[in-house]
Amino acid sequence: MNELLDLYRTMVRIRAFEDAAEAASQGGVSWGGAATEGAEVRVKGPLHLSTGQEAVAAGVCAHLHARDLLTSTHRGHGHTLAKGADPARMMCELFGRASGYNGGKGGSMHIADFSVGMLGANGVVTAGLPIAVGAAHGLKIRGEDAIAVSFFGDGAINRGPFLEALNWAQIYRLPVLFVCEDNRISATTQSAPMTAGEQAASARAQALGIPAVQVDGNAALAVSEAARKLIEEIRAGSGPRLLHALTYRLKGHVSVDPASYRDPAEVAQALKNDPIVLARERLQAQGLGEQAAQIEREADEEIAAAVATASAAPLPPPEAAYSDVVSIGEGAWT
Ligand SMILES: Cc1ncc(C[n+]2csc(CCOP(=O)(O)OP(=O)(O)O)c2C)c(N)n1
Repeated sequence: MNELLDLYRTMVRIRAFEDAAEAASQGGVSWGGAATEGAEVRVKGPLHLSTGQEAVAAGVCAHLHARDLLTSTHRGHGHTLAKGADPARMMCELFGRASGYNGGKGGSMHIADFSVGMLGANGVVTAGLPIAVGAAHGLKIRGEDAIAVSFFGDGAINRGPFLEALNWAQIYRLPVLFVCEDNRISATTQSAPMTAGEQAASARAQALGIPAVQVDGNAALAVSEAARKLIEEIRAGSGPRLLHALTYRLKGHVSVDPASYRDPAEVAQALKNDPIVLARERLQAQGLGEQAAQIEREADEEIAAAVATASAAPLPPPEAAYSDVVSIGEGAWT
């Protein structure tokens, strides 16, 4: 099987999911919180989409098994799909249905699927790193033949848990791959003016003795090749590694953000550098255009079926609001 076709399948499935989720949230709650009149709203509230960053998720997860563990970010749909989660259950969660991954009560930023090693998306920036390091430490203590991977954005490297997580992982030589998805922006702010040092994600890892590799995050095969090598080293007992993938987020911070803070020329250039467009051109040049088209049709059908499933699925009963609720420290206050 052609490796690029496999990566293309993952990327196209993610894009189809993000496009469908975005469409289903149109007419949802605006960033200011006001409900917009009009379109049918099936996903309430804004979504963080990973459109344009698919090659990183595909290239890294291509080398993971179900037993390997993964943590993600607020922008987690792509990683979760690439790790093997079920798009229909994910869509049910976005639609707030009882059959969603969190019973319809968690939404986009809380999707987890332990059966495929996906420990969860996470709305708290940088929170996935220490969780992955803890998971990796658990794997090491139990002598399990698996690794942990943590995706995070370039904005995350300016928070303390980044340093704590990398330091702990290096001290104990833990089997963990840190993957910085560097889309050059943190929510709505350019990252460069608030980040000290050049190539900061890699440089900071190297300062702790953790080997780091920088890669074009829009070139699926390049990401895959770099990830394959780093993951092999980690499986062989090397300790942690960091992959610094340079990419671009084609959408705003959230689905209702028009991203008017961005230079239109930059966006136009980024659209030409869309990882799916690049992979498609390459497949075409290899005479694999028909196979690529077939993959696109299958992805569209799969995601359309996920939307249909979610649309038809029942909402949770009102009393479900009282289940899965943990009362922390109740005794301390009474
Ligand atoms: C601890 C914490 N601080 C602030 C926020 C608000 N916030 C949400 S996303 C974001 C920027 C994250 O930037 P980056 O990691 O580069 O990811 P991107 O959104 O650019 O993909 C911020 C500051 C948060 N969710 N958690």
